[in-house]
Amino acid sequence: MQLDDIKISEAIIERYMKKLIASLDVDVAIAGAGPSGLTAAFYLAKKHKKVALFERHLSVGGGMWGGGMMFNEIVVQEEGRKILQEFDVDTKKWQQGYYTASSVETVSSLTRAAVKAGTQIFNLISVEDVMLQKGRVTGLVLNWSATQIANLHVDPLTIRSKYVIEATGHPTEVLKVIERKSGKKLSTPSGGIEGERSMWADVGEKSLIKNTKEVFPGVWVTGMAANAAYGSPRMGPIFGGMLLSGKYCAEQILKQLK
Ligand code: 48F
Repeated sequence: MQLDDIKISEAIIERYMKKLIASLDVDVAIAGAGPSGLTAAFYLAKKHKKVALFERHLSVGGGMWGGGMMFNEIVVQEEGRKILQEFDVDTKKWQQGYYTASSVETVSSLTRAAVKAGTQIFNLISVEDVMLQKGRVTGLVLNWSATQIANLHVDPLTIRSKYVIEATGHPTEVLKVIERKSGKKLSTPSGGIEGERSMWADVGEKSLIKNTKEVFPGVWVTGMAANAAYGSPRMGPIFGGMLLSGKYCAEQILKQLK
């Protein structure tokens, strides 16, 4: 068979548009495909929820690829290891309570599981705003990351979702826009983003579940964004908390969707 260049273009355009149109109205829209966003996506999609995940960069995985300071190994504690085992990631005991895994294997396994469970992942798309109606966030406002990088004046498109997950990590981009534009308070002590504190792995990891909350009507926060929202420490290259927070976030949303 002779390959037709135009058919290759047509196949890509048609398939992509189908995916995008199917994601215009979803149960859960996730901003950020780091470890917490990918984990939340997997547990939601596994329960047959319609999930769309938007990632600014070309690659998913957020800050996980680089392990610690580009040494591509991650550390997890016992609870985190149990989740990695669910994703069939090989872990090695280093010392009592400390396990290591390849960051590359971990990102690729989380991603594969999320996709196989039914998550639609859209890379190269940035969340630039939210749809906010009657005091509740009802969707995400999206644009090509390239338009932001080139600083082009191009209007975005909007998708509807029953819940939004803020999983943009340290910068808490979704919460920043809500804080700036909604005129309403977040469910944090000050009503605004408290800001992350300096490194303290033990407290940072232990704070994550209590900080994984519905931070604004319709918006759950997970991962490093949760610690930044509620003023808890960062934890560096230990990743169990990200996985536990993503899973917990999915479980809470599943209860609310019932
Ligand atoms: O930063 P990131 O990995 O967040 P996380 O899931 O995990 C944090 C850890 O990697 C690490 C840590 C402890 O282990 O402190 O930093 O909380 O992933 C966040 C993803 O969100 C994307 C960003 O490119 C990254 O892949 N992102 C950020 N802002 C936007 C976005 C946006 N406005 N729209 C779309 N994606």
